[in-house]
Amino acid sequence: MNTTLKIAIQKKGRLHEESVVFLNSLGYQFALAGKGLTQACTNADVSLLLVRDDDVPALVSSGVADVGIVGKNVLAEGANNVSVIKSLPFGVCRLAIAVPTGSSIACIADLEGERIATSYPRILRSYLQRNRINAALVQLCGSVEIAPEINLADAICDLVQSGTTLKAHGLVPIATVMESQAELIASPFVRPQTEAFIKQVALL
Ligand code: PRT
Ligand code: ZN
Repeated sequence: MNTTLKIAIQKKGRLHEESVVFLNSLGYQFALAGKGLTQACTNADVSLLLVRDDDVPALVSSGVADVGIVGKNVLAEGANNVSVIKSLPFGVCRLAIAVPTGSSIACIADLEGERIATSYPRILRSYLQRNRINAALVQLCGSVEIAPEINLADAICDLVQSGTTLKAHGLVPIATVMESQAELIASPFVRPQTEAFIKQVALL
């Protein structure tokens, strides 16, 4: 039986460093040298899977990884069968709807019949349904903030942290769709090493 606990975290990006620091705080040390997609822990039977954040939920859901760290926003956008062990105090941001300064859209009711650009169609669709708004979603993989400028959309729905990016594109937030932060998730295929890890985290 394979006893190694496999932990999926972001390879590089906003969650990488703090994910490693969190695991260090549990006592796990990693050399993190080279470009490998897996990294053995130097002082425990643990292996890191270093992947795109978008792939963390599927890896954990399928049991390829026992646990993982991913933004609540990414988790909510997918349809994965994982359990959240703990919300972590980093990667804090919010998914917000924003419009160009001076737009006639001032509140969510004004979004009726308008075009909204986003990389989070599932979360946004559900939010609009709850608020009984019919709007056209324009799906983009990135650079969502540019959509109003190029007349691709009337509003955007994107992650906001400091608000600097919105400001730089002449956009103002009008509604918060969801609050987000990093979450520690576990696979439905719970192995003894997963159970031990979950117990360790519960003692924090
Ligand atoms: O390569 P990979 O696919 O792994 O990474 P990625 O580029 O998809 O994700 P990354 O590293 O940008 O973000 C990873 C996670 O960090 C996100 O899924 C969120 O959970 C969290 N997070 C926290 C953020 C932000 N804050 C954030 N500010 N993710 C993105 N942003 C972007 C936002 O999209 C916008 O472009 O930063 C800009 C806004 O920032 P402010 O400070 O100007 O408001
Ligand atoms: Zn990503």
